[in-house]
Amino acid sequence: MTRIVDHIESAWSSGHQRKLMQRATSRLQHLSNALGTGSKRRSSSMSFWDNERFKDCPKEVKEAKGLHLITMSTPNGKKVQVGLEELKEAYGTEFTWSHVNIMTNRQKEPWFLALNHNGRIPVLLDATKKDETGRPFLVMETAAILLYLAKEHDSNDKFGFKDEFERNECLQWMFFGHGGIGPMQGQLNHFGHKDEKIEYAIKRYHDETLRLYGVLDGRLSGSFTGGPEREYLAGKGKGKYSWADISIIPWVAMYERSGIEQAEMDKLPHLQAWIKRCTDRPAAKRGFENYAEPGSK
Ligand SMILES: N[C@@H](CCC(=O)N[C@@H](CS)C(=O)NCC(=O)O)C(=O)O
Repeated sequence: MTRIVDHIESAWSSGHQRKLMQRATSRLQHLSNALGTGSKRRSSSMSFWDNERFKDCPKEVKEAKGLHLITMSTPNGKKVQVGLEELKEAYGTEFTWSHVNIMTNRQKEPWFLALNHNGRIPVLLDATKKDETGRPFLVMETAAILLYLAKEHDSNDKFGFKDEFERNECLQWMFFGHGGIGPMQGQLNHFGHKDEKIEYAIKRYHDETLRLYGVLDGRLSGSFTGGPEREYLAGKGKGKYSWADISIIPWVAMYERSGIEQAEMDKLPHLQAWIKRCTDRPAAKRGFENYAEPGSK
């Protein structure tokens, strides 16, 4: 017996035998993973989706293989629609999307709340980054979604900046949009479209939205700094079309539907020129127009 053990030990200690055994073990592991019997494969099975709360979750969401956007073509939905379309044009980035009609409150159903606990569109899934339960990486909040896309898919900073100060400037305007324009204009839309007209609320949100538009116009005009006129919100000189513009344009472009008068916009010529510049881009046009509810006109 002792001789057999000695023999095995001496075989194992020979480098050649060890390599052979290691190779065999790794082949076995590979085979067992491919057959779905290995520990790694078993833990990454679809257990995340295999839950009662996902019974009404659209199939295309559960079966997404890469980036998948759940959206509706509202200003917040459009921000990410435009961002994805720009990436597709610049890099060929692939993604799929599905529609959730917020008028029917689908965003408050259990399956949706499991994906975005806040119950609002849009939400982005990245199925290339699944955890061991099969749960895709989930991103809520449009500014965070755009920043995720910037980090993961804008490798050449086509819409971002390498320079730290320009990058920070881009963040400043993104936050200005996320914390200012979106919430204020969102409330203006809410009160402006209600049957019951509350004049105080409408005036408050109208005036604040217009004030924020004035800040954008001032930024673009260069008037605050005595600097040159700018084409875009962030970046040196005239600026560069960036995530900052992408995150604000869908709100400002819908000024008319929010009840901002043309006469008021006429006092903001730099902002009007910027709206045209941003919305003339083919990717922006697709992001604005191509995401209607399937089957609707
Ligand atoms: N801060 C959020 C806002 C998202 C948001 O308000 N989405 C609206 C549509 S524009 C929504 O889902 N509303 C439906 C609801 O509130 O139930 C973001 O930037 O993602």
